[in-house]
Amino acid sequence: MSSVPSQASHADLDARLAQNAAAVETLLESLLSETPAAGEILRPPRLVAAMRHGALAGGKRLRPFLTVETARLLGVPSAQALRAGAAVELLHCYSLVHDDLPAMDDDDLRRGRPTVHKAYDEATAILAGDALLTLAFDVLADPETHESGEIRVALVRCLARASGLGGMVGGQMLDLAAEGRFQAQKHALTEAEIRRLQAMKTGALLAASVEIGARLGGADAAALTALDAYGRALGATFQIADDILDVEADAAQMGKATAKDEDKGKATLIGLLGLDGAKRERDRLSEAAVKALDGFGATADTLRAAARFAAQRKS
Ligand code: GRG
Repeated sequence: MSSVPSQASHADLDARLAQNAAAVETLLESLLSETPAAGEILRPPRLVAAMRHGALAGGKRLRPFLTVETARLLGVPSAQALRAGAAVELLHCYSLVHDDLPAMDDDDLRRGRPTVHKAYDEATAILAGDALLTLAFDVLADPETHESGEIRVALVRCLARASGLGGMVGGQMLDLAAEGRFQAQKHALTEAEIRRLQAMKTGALLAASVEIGARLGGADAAALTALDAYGRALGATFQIADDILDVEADAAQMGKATAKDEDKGKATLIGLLGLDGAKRERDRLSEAAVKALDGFGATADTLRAAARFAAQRKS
Protein backbone atom coordinates (compact mmCIF):
# COMPACT_ATOMS: atom_id res chain seq x y z
CA MET A 1 0.00 0.00 0.00
CA SER A 2 1.29 3.49 -0.71
CA SER A 3 1.63 6.07 2.02
CA VAL A 4 -1.43 8.28 2.56
CA PRO A 5 -0.33 11.91 2.72
CA SER A 6 -1.34 13.76 5.85
CA GLN A 7 -4.20 16.16 5.14
CA ALA A 8 -4.30 17.59 8.66
CA SER A 9 -2.48 20.93 8.67
CA HIS A 10 -0.35 22.23 11.54
CA ALA A 11 -3.20 24.59 12.43
CA ASP A 12 -5.70 21.70 12.55
CA LEU A 13 -3.37 19.71 14.79
CA ASP A 14 -2.65 22.66 17.07
CA ALA A 15 -6.37 23.29 17.45
CA ARG A 16 -7.10 19.64 18.22
CA LEU A 17 -4.21 19.41 20.69
CA ALA A 18 -5.42 22.55 22.47
CA GLN A 19 -9.04 21.35 22.55
CA ASN A 20 -7.99 17.97 23.92
CA ALA A 21 -5.62 19.52 26.48
CA ALA A 22 -8.46 21.68 27.81
CA ALA A 23 -10.75 18.65 28.12
CA VAL A 24 -8.01 16.64 29.88
CA GLU A 25 -7.39 19.53 32.24
CA THR A 26 -11.07 19.71 33.20
CA LEU A 27 -11.25 15.99 33.89
CA LEU A 28 -7.98 15.93 35.86
CA GLU A 29 -9.27 18.89 37.84
CA SER A 30 -12.26 16.84 39.00
CA LEU A 31 -10.29 13.61 39.53
CA LEU A 32 -7.88 15.56 41.76
CA SER A 33 -10.53 17.15 43.97
CA GLU A 34 -10.27 17.10 47.76
CA THR A 35 -13.54 15.17 47.98
CA PRO A 36 -12.84 11.49 48.71
CA ALA A 37 -14.05 8.94 46.16
CA ALA A 38 -16.28 6.06 47.31
CA GLY A 39 -14.23 3.80 49.57
CA GLU A 40 -11.60 6.43 50.35
CA ILE A 41 -11.38 7.86 53.87
CA LEU A 42 -9.75 11.29 53.46
CA ARG A 43 -7.69 13.11 50.84
CA PRO A 44 -5.03 15.07 52.76
CA PRO A 45 -5.11 18.66 51.43
CA ARG A 46 -1.32 19.04 51.20
CA LEU A 47 -1.05 15.83 49.18
CA VAL A 48 -3.89 16.87 46.87
CA ALA A 49 -2.24 20.27 46.37
CA ALA A 50 1.11 18.67 45.49
CA MET A 51 -0.59 16.26 43.06
CA ARG A 52 -2.41 19.14 41.44
CA HIS A 53 0.86 21.06 41.16
CA GLY A 54 2.37 18.08 39.33
CA ALA A 55 -0.57 17.31 37.09
CA LEU A 56 -2.49 20.50 36.31
CA ALA A 57 -1.61 23.60 34.32
CA GLY A 58 0.94 22.58 31.79
CA GLY A 59 2.28 20.00 29.44
CA LYS A 60 1.45 19.23 25.85
CA ARG A 61 -0.91 16.40 26.89
CA LEU A 62 0.39 14.40 23.94
CA ARG A 63 -0.23 11.00 25.52
CA PRO A 64 -3.96 11.52 26.20
CA PHE A 65 -4.20 13.06 22.74
CA LEU A 66 -2.89 9.82 21.25
CA THR A 67 -5.35 7.77 23.31
CA VAL A 68 -8.30 9.95 22.39
CA GLU A 69 -7.45 10.14 18.68
CA THR A 70 -6.85 6.38 18.42
CA ALA A 71 -10.13 5.72 20.22
CA ARG A 72 -11.91 8.19 17.94
CA LEU A 73 -10.68 6.21 14.94
CA LEU A 74 -12.55 3.21 16.36
CA GLY A 75 -15.72 5.05 17.33
CA VAL A 76 -15.27 5.09 21.11
CA PRO A 77 -17.52 7.57 22.98
CA SER A 78 -15.41 10.63 23.77
CA ALA A 79 -16.08 10.58 27.54
CA GLN A 80 -14.62 7.06 27.83
CA ALA A 81 -11.65 7.92 25.61
CA LEU A 82 -10.93 10.99 27.69
CA ARG A 83 -10.94 9.02 30.94
CA ALA A 84 -8.47 6.51 29.52
CA GLY A 85 -6.32 9.37 28.23
CA ALA A 86 -6.44 11.09 31.63
CA ALA A 87 -5.24 7.86 33.26
CA VAL A 88 -2.21 7.76 30.97
CA GLU A 89 -1.50 11.43 31.70
CA LEU A 90 -1.70 10.82 35.47
CA LEU A 91 0.88 8.09 35.09
CA HIS A 92 3.08 10.36 32.96
CA CYS A 93 2.83 13.14 35.57
CA TYR A 94 3.90 10.70 38.31
CA SER A 95 6.97 9.81 36.25
CA LEU A 96 7.87 13.49 35.85
CA VAL A 97 7.46 14.19 39.59
CA HIS A 98 9.70 11.25 40.51
CA ASP A 99 12.17 11.88 37.68
CA ASP A 100 12.75 15.42 38.99
CA LEU A 101 13.58 14.26 42.55
CA PRO A 102 17.08 14.82 43.93
CA ALA A 103 17.75 11.07 43.83
CA MET A 104 16.91 10.98 40.12
CA ASP A 105 17.55 13.99 37.82
CA ASP A 106 17.48 16.62 40.59
CA ASP A 107 15.63 19.29 38.58
CA ASP A 108 14.22 22.59 39.83
CA LEU A 109 12.05 23.45 36.83
CA ARG A 110 9.30 21.50 35.08
CA ARG A 111 6.66 22.85 32.69
CA GLY A 112 7.98 26.33 33.45
CA ARG A 113 7.31 26.04 37.19
CA PRO A 114 9.18 24.80 40.26
CA THR A 115 9.23 21.01 40.45
CA VAL A 116 6.97 19.42 43.08
CA HIS A 117 9.76 18.77 45.59
CA LYS A 118 10.84 22.42 45.27
CA ALA A 119 7.31 23.78 45.68
CA TYR A 120 6.57 21.38 48.56
CA ASP A 121 9.23 19.00 49.91
CA GLU A 122 10.83 15.74 48.92
CA ALA A 123 8.67 13.41 51.00
CA THR A 124 5.49 15.08 49.76
CA ALA A 125 6.73 14.82 46.15
CA ILE A 126 7.39 11.09 46.54
CA LEU A 127 3.91 10.56 47.96
CA ALA A 128 2.30 12.80 45.31
CA GLY A 129 3.96 10.69 42.60
CA ASP A 130 2.81 7.46 44.28
CA ALA A 131 -0.76 8.73 44.53
CA LEU A 132 -0.81 9.93 40.88
CA LEU A 133 0.39 6.48 39.85
CA THR A 134 -2.27 4.62 41.81
CA LEU A 135 -5.00 7.04 40.72
CA ALA A 136 -4.15 6.25 37.09
CA PHE A 137 -5.06 2.59 37.64
CA ASP A 138 -8.14 3.53 39.67
CA VAL A 139 -9.43 5.55 36.69
CA LEU A 140 -8.83 2.69 34.23
CA ALA A 141 -10.48 0.13 36.52
CA ASP A 142 -13.62 2.23 36.97
CA PRO A 143 -16.71 1.02 35.03
CA GLU A 144 -17.17 4.60 33.79
CA THR A 145 -14.11 4.03 31.60
CA HIS A 146 -15.63 0.95 29.93
CA GLU A 147 -18.62 -1.24 30.71
CA SER A 148 -16.67 -4.46 30.02
CA GLY A 149 -14.55 -5.77 32.89
CA GLU A 150 -12.48 -7.73 30.38
CA ILE A 151 -11.55 -4.60 28.49
CA ARG A 152 -10.79 -2.69 31.70
CA VAL A 153 -8.41 -5.46 32.80
CA ALA A 154 -6.71 -5.30 29.38
CA LEU A 155 -6.23 -1.53 29.80
CA VAL A 156 -4.81 -1.96 33.30
CA ARG A 157 -2.39 -4.64 32.15
CA CYS A 158 -1.29 -2.61 29.14
CA LEU A 159 -0.50 0.42 31.31
CA ALA A 160 1.23 -1.71 33.97
CA ARG A 161 3.45 -3.50 31.45
CA ALA A 162 4.39 -0.25 29.69
CA SER A 163 5.16 1.71 32.82
CA GLY A 164 6.73 -0.85 35.15
CA LEU A 165 9.61 -3.26 35.43
CA GLY A 166 10.04 -4.10 31.76
CA GLY A 167 8.97 -0.67 30.51
CA MET A 168 9.40 2.88 31.78
CA VAL A 169 10.73 2.14 35.28
CA GLY A 170 13.08 -0.53 33.90
CA GLY A 171 14.26 1.96 31.27
CA GLN A 172 14.96 4.54 33.96
CA MET A 173 17.05 1.95 35.80
CA LEU A 174 19.06 1.24 32.64
CA ASP A 175 19.50 4.99 32.14
CA LEU A 176 20.87 5.48 35.66
CA ALA A 177 23.24 2.56 35.15
CA ALA A 178 24.44 4.02 31.84
CA GLU A 179 25.13 7.35 33.59
CA GLY A 180 27.53 5.43 35.81
CA ARG A 181 25.52 5.60 39.05
CA PHE A 182 26.36 2.00 39.90
CA GLN A 183 30.07 1.73 39.20
CA ALA A 184 30.16 -1.98 38.53
CA GLN A 185 27.62 -1.62 35.71
CA LYS A 186 29.22 1.37 33.99
CA HIS A 187 29.81 0.76 30.29
CA ALA A 188 29.35 2.60 26.98
CA LEU A 189 26.07 1.56 25.41
CA THR A 190 25.83 0.20 21.88
CA GLU A 191 23.31 1.69 19.46
CA ALA A 192 21.00 -1.29 20.01
CA GLU A 193 21.22 -0.81 23.78
CA ILE A 194 20.41 2.91 23.48
CA ARG A 195 17.41 2.17 21.28
CA ARG A 196 16.17 -0.46 23.74
CA LEU A 197 16.63 1.86 26.72
CA GLN A 198 14.70 4.64 24.96
CA ALA A 199 11.97 2.24 23.82
CA MET A 200 11.49 1.32 27.48
CA LYS A 201 11.90 4.67 29.21
CA THR A 202 9.91 6.86 26.82
CA GLY A 203 8.59 4.75 23.95
CA ALA A 204 6.63 2.23 25.97
CA LEU A 205 4.24 4.76 27.54
CA LEU A 206 3.68 6.57 24.23
CA ALA A 207 2.99 3.24 22.52
CA ALA A 208 0.66 2.27 25.38
CA SER A 209 -1.22 5.56 24.94
CA VAL A 210 -2.09 4.37 21.44
CA GLU A 211 -2.72 0.76 22.47
CA ILE A 212 -5.09 1.78 25.24
CA GLY A 213 -7.16 3.79 22.73
CA ALA A 214 -7.14 0.77 20.41
CA ARG A 215 -8.17 -1.71 23.11
CA LEU A 216 -10.89 0.61 24.34
CA GLY A 217 -12.26 0.53 20.79
CA GLY A 218 -12.09 -3.27 20.55
CA ALA A 219 -9.50 -3.14 17.73
CA ASP A 220 -8.97 -6.44 15.88
CA ALA A 221 -5.56 -8.11 15.64
CA ALA A 222 -4.60 -6.42 12.36
CA ALA A 223 -5.50 -2.96 13.65
CA LEU A 224 -3.66 -3.62 16.93
CA THR A 225 -0.52 -4.66 15.03
CA ALA A 226 -0.60 -1.56 12.80
CA LEU A 227 -1.30 0.78 15.70
CA ASP A 228 1.44 -0.86 17.76
CA ALA A 229 3.94 -0.23 14.95
CA TYR A 230 2.72 3.37 14.79
CA GLY A 231 3.02 3.90 18.56
CA ARG A 232 6.50 2.41 18.80
CA ALA A 233 7.85 4.42 15.87
CA LEU A 234 6.26 7.57 17.27
CA GLY A 235 7.77 6.85 20.70
CA ALA A 236 11.26 6.48 19.22
CA THR A 237 10.76 9.66 17.17
CA PHE A 238 9.71 11.55 20.28
CA GLN A 239 12.79 10.56 22.30
CA ILE A 240 15.28 11.44 19.55
CA ALA A 241 13.50 14.78 19.14
CA ASP A 242 13.87 15.28 22.90
CA ASP A 243 17.59 14.56 22.73
CA ILE A 244 17.93 17.06 19.86
CA LEU A 245 15.96 19.68 21.79
CA ASP A 246 18.25 19.12 24.79
CA VAL A 247 21.09 20.30 22.54
CA GLU A 248 19.32 22.98 20.51
CA ALA A 249 16.56 24.50 22.64
CA ASP A 250 16.84 26.71 25.69
CA ALA A 251 15.27 26.24 29.11
CA ALA A 252 12.66 28.99 28.60
CA GLN A 253 11.38 27.28 25.45
CA MET A 254 11.29 23.84 27.08
CA GLY A 255 10.09 24.86 30.55
CA LYS A 256 12.83 22.62 31.99
CA ALA A 257 16.63 22.60 32.11
CA THR A 258 18.37 21.74 28.82
CA ALA A 259 21.94 20.87 27.78
CA LYS A 260 21.97 18.24 30.55
CA ASP A 261 22.51 15.06 28.58
CA GLU A 262 26.16 15.61 27.68
CA ASP A 263 27.03 16.89 31.18
CA LYS A 264 25.49 13.81 32.73
CA GLY A 265 27.04 11.47 30.18
CA LYS A 266 23.54 10.36 29.10
CA ALA A 267 23.46 7.77 26.37
CA THR A 268 21.71 9.29 23.32
CA LEU A 269 21.77 8.53 19.61
CA ILE A 270 23.31 11.97 18.99
CA GLY A 271 26.53 10.67 20.53
CA LEU A 272 26.62 7.82 18.00
CA LEU A 273 25.02 9.32 14.88
CA GLY A 274 25.94 13.00 15.30
CA LEU A 275 23.34 15.79 15.33
CA ASP A 276 22.55 15.60 11.61
CA GLY A 277 22.42 11.81 11.68
CA ALA A 278 20.05 11.93 14.65
CA LYS A 279 17.78 14.36 12.80
CA ARG A 280 17.69 12.05 9.79
CA GLU A 281 16.85 9.11 12.04
CA ARG A 282 14.13 11.13 13.81
CA ASP A 283 12.54 11.97 10.44
CA ARG A 284 12.87 8.39 9.17
CA LEU A 285 11.09 7.11 12.27
CA SER A 286 8.29 9.64 12.08
CA GLU A 287 7.66 8.66 8.44
CA ALA A 288 7.68 4.98 9.50
CA ALA A 289 4.96 5.87 12.02
CA VAL A 290 2.94 7.59 9.30
CA LYS A 291 3.39 4.59 6.99
CA ALA A 292 2.15 2.18 9.67
CA LEU A 293 -1.25 3.88 9.34
CA ASP A 294 -1.61 3.21 5.61
CA GLY A 295 -4.53 0.85 6.18
CA PHE A 296 -6.62 3.50 7.95
CA GLY A 297 -7.39 6.11 5.30
CA ALA A 298 -8.12 9.76 5.97
CA THR A 299 -9.69 9.23 9.40
CA ALA A 300 -6.16 8.69 10.75
CA ASP A 301 -4.82 12.00 9.42
CA THR A 302 -4.65 13.53 12.89
CA LEU A 303 -2.53 10.60 14.10
CA ARG A 304 -0.29 11.05 11.04
CA ALA A 305 0.08 14.72 11.86
CA ALA A 306 0.87 13.79 15.49
CA ALA A 307 3.80 11.63 14.33
CA ARG A 308 5.21 14.57 12.37
CA PHE A 309 4.57 16.84 15.35
CA ALA A 310 6.57 14.45 17.58
CA ALA A 311 9.54 14.98 15.24
CA GLN A 312 9.22 18.71 14.63
CA ARG A 313 8.00 19.92 18.04
CA LYS A 314 9.74 22.92 19.56
CA SER A 315 9.16 22.07 23.23
C1 GRG B 1 11.43 8.04 37.78
C2 GRG B 1 9.47 6.46 37.71
C3 GRG B 1 10.46 7.26 37.00
C4 GRG B 1 10.48 7.23 35.68
C5 GRG B 1 11.34 8.06 34.91
C6 GRG B 1 9.79 8.75 31.64
C7 GRG B 1 10.69 8.96 32.79
C8 GRG B 1 11.23 7.81 33.46
C9 GRG B 1 10.97 10.16 33.22
C10 GRG B 1 10.42 11.37 32.64
C11 GRG B 1 11.53 12.34 32.37
C12 GRG B 1 11.99 12.36 31.00
C13 GRG B 1 12.82 13.53 30.62
C14 GRG B 1 11.69 11.43 30.15
C15 GRG B 1 11.99 11.43 28.77
C16 GRG B 1 10.69 11.53 28.09
C17 GRG B 1 10.21 12.91 28.09
C18 GRG B 1 10.79 13.86 27.13
C19 GRG B 1 9.27 13.27 28.91
C20 GRG B 1 8.63 14.61 28.85
O1 GRG B 1 7.46 14.41 28.12
P1 GRG B 1 6.71 15.60 27.40
O2 GRG B 1 7.67 16.39 26.53
O3 GRG B 1 6.31 16.50 28.64
O4 GRG B 1 5.51 15.04 26.73
P2 GRG B 1 5.00 17.37 28.88
O5 GRG B 1 5.40 18.33 29.97
O6 GRG B 1 4.65 18.08 27.59
O7 GRG B 1 3.94 16.41 29.32
